[in-house]
Order: sequence, then C-alpha cells, then structure tokens
Amino acid sequence: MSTNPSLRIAIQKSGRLSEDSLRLFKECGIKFDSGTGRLKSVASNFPAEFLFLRDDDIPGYVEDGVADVGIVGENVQVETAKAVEVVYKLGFSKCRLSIAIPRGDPYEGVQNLQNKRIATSYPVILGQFLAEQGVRADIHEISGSVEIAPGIGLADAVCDIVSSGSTLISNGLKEVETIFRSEAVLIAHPGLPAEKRNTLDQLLFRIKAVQAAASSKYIVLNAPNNAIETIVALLPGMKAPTVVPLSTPGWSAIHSVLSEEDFWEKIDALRAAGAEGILVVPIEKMIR
Ligand code: PRT
Ligand code: ZN
Repeated sequence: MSTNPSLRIAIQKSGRLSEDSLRLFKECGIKFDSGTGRLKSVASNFPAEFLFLRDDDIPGYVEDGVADVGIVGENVQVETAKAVEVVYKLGFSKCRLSIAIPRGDPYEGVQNLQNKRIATSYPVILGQFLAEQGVRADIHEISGSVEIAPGIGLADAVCDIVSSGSTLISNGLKEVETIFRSEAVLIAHPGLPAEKRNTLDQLLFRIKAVQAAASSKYIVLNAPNNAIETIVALLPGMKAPTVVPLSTPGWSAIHSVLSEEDFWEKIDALRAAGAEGILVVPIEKMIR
C-alpha cells in the first residue's frame, strides 16, 4: 500500500468509460494531463493522481490498494468479484447484460436454455443467474466478439452487454432475458486511511454537486401578483422560490430551481397558472 497521501484514482485508459470519466473530473474542477499514451498523471490542484488502466484490471488494483479508488462498469465490478467498496453510482455508461438467441429460434422462457451452450465474457454473472433460475447450461467463456458465436456454430445462445441492441440485430440475434443492469460506479479500497477517506469525501461532495446541477434547471418567470400563490406551490426551489416585485405594478418575478424529471409538466402548469416570460437556465454546480 502506497504511503503517498494523495488519492490514487484508476480510470479506463481508452474505451467506453474514458470520456465520461474525464469529463466528470473536469466538471469537479480537477486539473490533470490525460494526453494519450500516459500511464499516470498528477492533478495540479487537488490531492489526487490518476492511473490509466484497462477496465478489467481496475477492481483488482483497487482491492490490492495499488489504486485507492477507481471507475468501472458494475458489470466488471460484479464479474471480477474483488473485495472493493462500491461508493457511488455515477449514472453514465448505462447498459445491460442480456441473453440472446438466433432470431428464428422459439423461446417461451428460461427453461428453453436448459442444456444449451451459451457464449459469454461474463461467466460469473451468467452462472449466478442460471443457478437462481434452476437452469443447467454449458457456459462457454470467450473474451471478445461473443455475438458471432451462434453464427459459427460455437454456441446456441450468447450472454453479452447490450446498449442500443443493434449489434444483436445485425448478427441475427434476439434478446430474450436481461440478467443484469449496469452503470459506471466509483469503487474504493475497503479501509482507506483517514486522510485518503477525507480526500474521497471531498471528491464525492464535488461529484454530487455536479450531478445535482445536471438534473436541475434554474427558472425565472414573471407573474401577476394574484398568481404568485399558485405558482409558488408548483415550484419547490432549494428552500423556497424567490419572489421579487417588477417595476410594472401588480407583477413579480419568481426565481426557482426545477428538476429535469418533471420539467415539461411543471412548465405547462406554470403557464396555465399565468406565468409569462419564462427563462430556463442550466446550473453549473449545485450545493444543497
Ligand atoms: O480495453 P478495455 O478492457 O479497457 O475496455 P473494454 O473493451 O473491455 O470495455 P469497453 O470500453 O468496451 O466498455 C467499458 C464498459 O462500458 C463496459 O464494461 C460496460 O460497463 C460499459 N458499456 C456501455 C458497454 C456498452 N455500453 C456496450 N455497448 N460495454 C460494451 N458494449 C459493447 C457490447 O459488448 C457489444 O459488443 O457494445 C456492443 C453492443 O452495443 P449495442 O449498442 O449494439 O447494443
Ligand atoms: Zn475490458
């Protein structure tokens, strides 16, 4: 275990997690050089250093303490079964692990997989699913291009990561069971020393502020004073909406924060209540 007090953060060197991982640290205001070919980089304004690794290696390095924390897909975290703590779900790189079979094959339920050969890079998660379902099947572990296995006669079915589903379709396969849902997670070495735990908490504080901001909008609108009560009831705000008088008598401006989730319903309700000149502005950071 390193005695360096800075937090060692493992992120994917190049792949589907890289861009969003780099963006997350950038939005957290942490500056470091991520130029291609680098293995390691020290942040200039935060006690952290970054290790650029293959995603499959990250849980092991975090378990061993070579890295203190890391970002991986939950699929990799669960499959590698390393002793790491899942600290936070990051909400990006969402995908699912599904079983698919040739388009023309009949399928009534998991029992159709009995005694079938299933090709996958996820034998642990698949094995667990089959055991839970009471299905005995032959798991063929292959490391890449799983989707071509049925076409070349290597397997009867596949169990692979699906995002849009187009890879399955273009290989003549249909998705029949979703066995696991995944997103990127921040994992940590269990029992980090207090100093590093502190830095991790600081990092988490920033990540939460970035995520809260991304799921909220700042809204400014004008309303006749007799509509204020109805409008305020529609707008929770951080504590409560701000109401300030306009120079036009009988009118006020109302400022608040809206969640992205029910945004359009709220806008419709606000308009119906008499709101005018509605401005919606992105929020960069949000500290509750
Ligand atoms: O080189 P390294 O080992 O670091 O990377 P890798 O090639 O093993 O992983 P990478 O970069 O492909 O994926 C990293 C992580 O991204 C995965 O572990 C998942 O958590 C997540 N993720 C999200 C995906 C996908 N979406 C995805 N679509 N991982 C893989 N795919 C592949 C899938 O294997 C299949 O071949 O994309 C194809 C399916 O995509 P659709 O859109 O056609 O359904
Ligand atoms: Zn990988």
